[in-house]
Amino acid sequence: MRIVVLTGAGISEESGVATFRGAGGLWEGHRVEDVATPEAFDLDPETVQRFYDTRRRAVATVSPNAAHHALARLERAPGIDLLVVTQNIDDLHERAGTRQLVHMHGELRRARCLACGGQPEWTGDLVDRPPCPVCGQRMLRPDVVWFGEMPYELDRIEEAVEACDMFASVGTSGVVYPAAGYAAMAKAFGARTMELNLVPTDAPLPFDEVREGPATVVVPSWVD
Ligand code: BJW
Repeated sequence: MRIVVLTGAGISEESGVATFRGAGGLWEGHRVEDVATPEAFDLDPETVQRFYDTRRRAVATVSPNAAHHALARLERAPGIDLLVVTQNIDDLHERAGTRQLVHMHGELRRARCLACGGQPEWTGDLVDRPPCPVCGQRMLRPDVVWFGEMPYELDRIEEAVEACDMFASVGTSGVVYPAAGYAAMAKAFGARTMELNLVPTDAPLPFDEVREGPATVVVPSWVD
């Protein structure tokens, strides 16, 4: 059985990583446009670098939870061909053991060089303008996808979504495209579609089934 699981910030919430929207959200104190666009970075790179440096440090102190582990188990189950497509820039899926994984909005643990295009692994801060290990220029930014930029590996994702037998959306508000369109795409191609979310998204729903609850409860109970 071919399965695609799309994950969002909600899957990492119980690990202690803030979600973006809603009460207590990561962006409650920041306007999205202040930190998550290339224009904001051009205007005030230091604020944006600090924002991501803070998140990179925070993610290093947290661990994958039962939902990440359940998806890693699902990948290893006989007869299952699973692709996890995450919008998250943390590395909790891979730390739980998931191997078939796409980070469509990039990764905190990589930087991207605006001079040479290199994408070096990165664990430290970027605010102090360290040199790129590939070309030596001080032009590194976080390797994440901001509004107006093209998400990663879209061809691979769309191929998997169109071919899957089941599509599950876990812990995402479904407001950011193109990810927000994948459930409807999967359904149009004949897949069974599910949403697993603490607070299910509003109608009209492209989902055949909705399981409401925290990811650490609903994901293991779906997988096992
Ligand atoms: C729990 C839980 C628990 C909580 N258990 N659940 C008009 C129409 C269509 C598109 C556009 C449009 N105008 C502009 C666009 C394009 C734009 C877009 O979508 N804008 C919308 C806002 C309208 N998109 C883009 O620009 C994208 N690029 C693009 O479109 O390129 C062109 C293109 C053309 C053709 C084809 C394909 C592409 C790029 C989008 C980049 C998004 N980047 C960010 C930042 C990444 C770096 C970073 O992390 O800082 O990605 S924005 C932010 O939102 C981040 C997230 O990945 C993304 C989604 O958020 P997510 O994960 O859903 O989090 P929340 O907080 O919103 O929701 C949390 C959910 O968890 C909630 O549902 C809770 O209930 C739940 N939850 N606790 C289970 N314990």
